[in-house]
Amino acid sequence: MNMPLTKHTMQNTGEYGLQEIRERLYKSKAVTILAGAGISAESGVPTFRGKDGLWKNFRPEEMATSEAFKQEPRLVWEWYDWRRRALASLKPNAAHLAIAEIEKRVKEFTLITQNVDGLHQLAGSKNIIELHGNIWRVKCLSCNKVNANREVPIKILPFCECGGLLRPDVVWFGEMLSDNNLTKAFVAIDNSDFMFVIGTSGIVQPAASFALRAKDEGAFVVEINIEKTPLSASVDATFIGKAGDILPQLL
Ligand code: BV8
Ligand code: ZN
Repeated sequence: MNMPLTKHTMQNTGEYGLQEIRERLYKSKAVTILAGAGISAESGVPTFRGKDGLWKNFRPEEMATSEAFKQEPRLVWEWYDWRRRALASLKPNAAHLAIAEIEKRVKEFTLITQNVDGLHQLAGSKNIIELHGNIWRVKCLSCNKVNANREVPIKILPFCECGGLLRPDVVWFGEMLSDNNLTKAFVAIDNSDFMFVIGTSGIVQPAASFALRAKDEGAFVVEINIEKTPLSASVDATFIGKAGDILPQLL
């Protein structure tokens, strides 16, 4: 990695302007993006911890768990069905589209998303790692078969043709992420010399440690968020603003 490690981390001191970021981005050997719920906010998807966030009305840490599903499968499916119905009419926003465009313009690109809404695919992104799964897929508790399912509303409770109960194919709190996805994410992070961390509060593990890992591997890491996060202290540059405003300026 011949990218000079920056001595100091900057808190949006404006040391690196967008021009410098643009130059570094397009000169880079391999780019990795870690996306969080903030990317979909401008499409109207409620974030987890924002003021109108999902955490307000529900406690996802209690609802998005296999214990909750075991106890109250109907209630958990009602929550996911409500989220799917809200999502069904939403479109990718300028941030999703800019990410899809950047992928076409750089040598190597990997998008690691924590989002389960499938909007990156709709925007045309190709090389995507869905770290936390996808709300438009279901998994059978009996035969483990995974299928796409876009029924809106979905019949509650949904069953597999084998008779097994279906669950959303997302990673719940307390569940391990798929080895395959984690390995692919680590390979991408370790191989990249430029990383964007966009629209994530940097709370949920293990994704929250990816920026640090990239820094340790010598990458230049840029955060885009509407506010500072726990990651801001350890990245090379933080741009405070909406992803949908900032990313298109990099094209
Ligand atoms: C794991 C899918 C090993 C489901 C999600 C105690 C018991 C058990 C586990 C733990 C525990 N303590 C800690 C843990 C580990 C836990 C964890 O990290 N908990 C946190 C809450 C502390 N992690 C796990 O359990 C993970 N598995 O660790 O396995 C293990 C096993 C057993 C025991 C221990 C460890 C699994 C985590 C995956 C959970 N599933 N989603 C579903 O969606 O229903 S996580 C969920 O949060 C979403 O995927 C979301 O993407 C993700 C992260 O949130 P963010 O994306 O950051 O979104 P957030 O709302 O927080 O922030 C939005 C950001 O955008 C904000 O910063 C905001 O400022 C910014 N923003 C807003 N608008 C804009 C913007 N930025 C730019 N532009 C804008 N317009
Ligand atoms: Zn089945």
